[in-house]
Amino acid sequence: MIKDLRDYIQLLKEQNKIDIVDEAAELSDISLRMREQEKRGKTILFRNIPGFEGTSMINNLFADRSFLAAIFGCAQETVQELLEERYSKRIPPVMVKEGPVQEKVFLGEEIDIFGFPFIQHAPKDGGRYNSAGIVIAKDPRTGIRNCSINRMQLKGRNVTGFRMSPRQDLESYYNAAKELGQRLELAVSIGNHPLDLLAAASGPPRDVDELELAGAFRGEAVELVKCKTVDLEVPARAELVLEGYLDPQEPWEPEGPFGDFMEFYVPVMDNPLFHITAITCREHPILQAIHAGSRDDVTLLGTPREVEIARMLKSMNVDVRKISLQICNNYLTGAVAIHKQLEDEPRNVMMGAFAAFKFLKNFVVVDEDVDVDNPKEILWAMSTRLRAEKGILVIPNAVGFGRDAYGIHTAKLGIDATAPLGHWDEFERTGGQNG
Ligand SMILES: Cc1cc2nc3c(=O)[nH]c(=O)nc-3n(C[C@H](O)[C@H](O)[C@H](O)COP(=O)(O)O)c2cc1C
Ligand SMILES: [Mn+2]
Repeated sequence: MIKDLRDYIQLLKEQNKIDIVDEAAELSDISLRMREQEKRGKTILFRNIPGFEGTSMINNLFADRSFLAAIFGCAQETVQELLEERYSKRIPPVMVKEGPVQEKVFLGEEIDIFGFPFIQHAPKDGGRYNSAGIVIAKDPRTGIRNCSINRMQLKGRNVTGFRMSPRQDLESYYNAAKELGQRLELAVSIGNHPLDLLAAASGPPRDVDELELAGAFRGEAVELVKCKTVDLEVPARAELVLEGYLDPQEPWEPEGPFGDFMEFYVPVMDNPLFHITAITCREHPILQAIHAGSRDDVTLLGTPREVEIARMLKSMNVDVRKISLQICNNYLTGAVAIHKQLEDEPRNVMMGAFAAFKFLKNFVVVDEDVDVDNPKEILWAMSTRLRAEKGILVIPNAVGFGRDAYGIHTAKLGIDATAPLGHWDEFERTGGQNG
């Protein structure tokens, strides 16, 4: 198993899944080149960014599902099942005395986040952003660790904007710190093992440390080192760490706009400030950027939620064949293929999926002969097997995606596009155009 981002790059090289750019690439050109690379379905590493000598920038770590298969050395079709199996086998991280992520340490006046090649991602963004950091924090009441990914807008040498949404665990830590009159310390790890990113994007119960989940996905404990200026630990083999804090007593400040995963711009919003107390990094660190709404982004967002929904449905004795939350480059719409055992089972399936992942908005249930990764196949199943007056479920007034000025995300739509039970012979496919 790979141990860090550098091992992953080596693996991608061996499998011809990465392009390495050694010619000079201006910081302002990188976003557009990343977009082109996304169409090619390969990772890209920029090693020569004028003004940022010695630091590289990598993008498109998960160009598609096959990149996860490469990490596990398994067939693409078995990744979902493998992750499901590993999900429950959590492995706590272990402490080590030292790690490459602290080869260099910047404190006080030496701190300058602008000195690292964080990019502007979309033309109308409010500025340069860190988009791929794992934010590590501890619950001020219980000490339980949390990991998430949060965008951070560069605002000063040692200060960034910090987008924290009201539906994520981290916000409950922030509110607890506020009540206790404390700061909330954070460590932001950049240039991570790809499976640590997957763990940070997962949604386990609030009292689960996502680094234990990272251990489960890796099949071995994540090694941690103690931070220099905050009472937290970070992956020893990450590339760069920003140590610092949010101050809940401090007023929020405008952050944005930012081209977000729904592929439109989030307007300027008030958000907390992140104050940086130390930057530590490897010699010649490799930073990472993620384009919101890219395949890279949806693989990261969708894969853990597919696994969590599969676990829920299997606990209900549903015969799940495959789930996809990656049909349209965001994880708000999905589909599941099942082997239906009871005529009305698809309704329970929808309710289970909506319960397992609260942002899920539209969910289609199809039979096992339908490819849930292919939107045309899903429309085919709706055309041939959906009876709308029976097969549509609308659940109003439920919790959905949070940034929702017009109430677009508060209703759930379930669609049953399965054939009537017991009449399979009449619905068997001919292997024609779609089959
Ligand atoms: C690339 C990327 C960027 C993200 N940016 C944000 C963000 O800025 N704010 C946010 O609340 N969630 C963001 N998320 C989603 C959270 O990281 C995700 O919901 C996570 O599971 C929340 O963890 P928590 O509930 O344990 O705090 C992002 C996810 C990805 C993959
Ligand atoms: Mn969490």
